[in-house]
Amino acid sequence: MDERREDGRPGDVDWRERRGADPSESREAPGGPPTEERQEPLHPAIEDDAEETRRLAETWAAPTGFVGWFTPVNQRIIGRRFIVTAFVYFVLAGLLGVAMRLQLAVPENDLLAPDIYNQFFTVHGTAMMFLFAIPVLEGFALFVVPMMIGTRDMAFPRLNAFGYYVYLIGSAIFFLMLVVGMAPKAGWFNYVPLAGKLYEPGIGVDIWTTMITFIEVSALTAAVELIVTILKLRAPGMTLNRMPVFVWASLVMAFMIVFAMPAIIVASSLLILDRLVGTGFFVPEMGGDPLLWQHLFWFFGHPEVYIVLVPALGIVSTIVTTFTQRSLFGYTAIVISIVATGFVSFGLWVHHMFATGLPHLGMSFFMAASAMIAIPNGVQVFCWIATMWGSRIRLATPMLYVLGFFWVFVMGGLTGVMVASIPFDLQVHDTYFLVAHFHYVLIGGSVMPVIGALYYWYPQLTGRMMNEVAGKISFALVFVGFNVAFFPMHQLGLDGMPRRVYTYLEESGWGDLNLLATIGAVVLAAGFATTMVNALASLRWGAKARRNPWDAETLEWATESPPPPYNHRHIPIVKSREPVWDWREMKERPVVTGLRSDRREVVVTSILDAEPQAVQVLPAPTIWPFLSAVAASVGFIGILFHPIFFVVSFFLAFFSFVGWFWPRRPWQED
Ligand code: HEM
Ligand SMILES: [Cu+2]
Repeated sequence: MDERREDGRPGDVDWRERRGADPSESREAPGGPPTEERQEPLHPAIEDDAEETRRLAETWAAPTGFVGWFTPVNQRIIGRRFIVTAFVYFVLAGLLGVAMRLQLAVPENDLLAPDIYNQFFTVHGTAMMFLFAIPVLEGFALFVVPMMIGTRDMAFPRLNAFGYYVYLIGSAIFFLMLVVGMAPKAGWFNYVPLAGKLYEPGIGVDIWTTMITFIEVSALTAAVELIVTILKLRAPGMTLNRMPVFVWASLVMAFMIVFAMPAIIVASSLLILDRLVGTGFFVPEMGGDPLLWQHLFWFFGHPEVYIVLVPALGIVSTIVTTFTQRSLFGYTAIVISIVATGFVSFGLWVHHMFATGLPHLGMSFFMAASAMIAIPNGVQVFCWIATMWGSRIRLATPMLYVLGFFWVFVMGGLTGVMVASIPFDLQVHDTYFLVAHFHYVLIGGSVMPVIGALYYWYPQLTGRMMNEVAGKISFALVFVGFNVAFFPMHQLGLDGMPRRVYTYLEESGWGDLNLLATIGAVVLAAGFATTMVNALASLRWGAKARRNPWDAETLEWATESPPPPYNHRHIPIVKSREPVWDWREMKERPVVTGLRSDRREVVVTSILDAEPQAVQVLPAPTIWPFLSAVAASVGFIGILFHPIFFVVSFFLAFFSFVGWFWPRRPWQED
């Protein structure tokens, strides 16, 4: 092991020695109790050698300048890019939603042509699910988790960067299709035969399938990253049992991605073969089966809605803990619920196919499983209520969004149990009741917690606070606007209004409720816009954040706002579920010593008990992930036009991988 310690003293590294809290070993600085000054350490300072700190910052610094934009691998930069890019798509797809609502405001409106309307709902649904919801939650996980578990980066930083560029390129191409009027029209679940060559001859569906593969590749890289990082890079002492709930949720999300995404990659690859090569996987005349698409799609598609729900539930637990200043009630129950949700969500997919005439016995199992998933979610709701019971809740914006989440998500859950029952589902299948239901779960279960998270972690993202007044106004607009927009749709659905229609007749009598829904949608959009403007304006005018502005308990707040490039100056040793709260009372803070500051080192720990095992050296910034992403994109997009691109991109990818894996120069000092 290396001779130098962080504090410059010679000696062997011994992690365990620090855990015994032997006073003679403590690195406590003289000077008494913690100072709560702005950006001052929360605990008696460990002697920081200014020279060492400077070197650490230099080692972990991200490159700057134009070329520098393509090379960083630091987890916080990549995470932030995911978040920002995803919000851009949120705004764009939200505008499409509003445009559709304007079209539907009055009967027989002609604002949007039918063809355009079809493109709009397809791109709106696809973008919200694939370009916004998954990436934004991955982004938050990539940004927060390493800090929360007390490490300095993800396990595979280059792969992380690769995932981002793949997402960026794939999503940009997909959205460009809308600009040139060639977007797909078969809806976000892209059912065959509607999505087959016969009914969708253009290039739209080809781009759709390719884009899906891009996004899935990017999601898989993020998932692999998260799993390895969470299991192997936790700070010493952070046993599984002490892991913050958000980290648990991210872990479950990552495993769900690993099991769900291959199904959609297979499905979209088979579809592209049908369309480009002339195979017949989904063509009945050639012995194929359209239902195969539905099975493959929903085997992915149902877990997908839980992939965007589970981490949001983790956000809710985090925010509830912080804003009640209490330990989470029923930690174990919540963790088990999250894991159970992950498992059960793979056994529900057929509830999207109740109207396809599958055998009754089989469908009954899926009906039961669908009702069952309410149990783990109900358990969590009760645990949150118990945590909040009798506590003094601080009603800052993140907490308001969480309270809004309770109402909206529980409503969506109730209609979920309703449509889980086959007879009811057959009545409302493909009507606006479903549109109401899934917006309640998606906006309530995912978007509201995500906006809460944006307010909550903004200080760590930017070093500033978002404006509270604007935050509260935005919450009021979102909450009122959302319910006015989507509640009437339940009624419209029960009245028989089908989804995916660009207009309806005067005599149908649906006009009033539709107008109401449109007014609500505009208010809702104004609420989201307020938050977006707030986020942009606060970059410049927001108040500077003090250290740990919300008095939270998890480790991402144990460092400055915004954190330095190395996240934590000293890797902490964790003794409970709320390490930062512990430090209020503790005289000393045990830390890991012995990591070098002249290269990117992180501590590898054991899976269950987070016992230190080794030191891992992470790679420095590099352009190769970007070039590899470009090489892969050339191939994926190119083959839509000519098979030769397969060969071209093979060579491009080959060379970029050679560059990527070129052995590093051995360290002179080693
Ligand atoms: C400003 C907020 C929003 C508005 C006004 C809005 C409005 C709409 C409208 C009008 C439709 C099409 C209904 C139809 O003709 O069948 C729709 C469909 C859909 N929306 Fe939204 N929406 C919003 C936010 C969201 C969010 C945040 C998500 C997901 C995270 C989402 C996911 C979907 C999906 C998956 C569809 C189905 C598309 C399809 O039928 O293929 N929406 N939305
Ligand atoms: Cu489902």
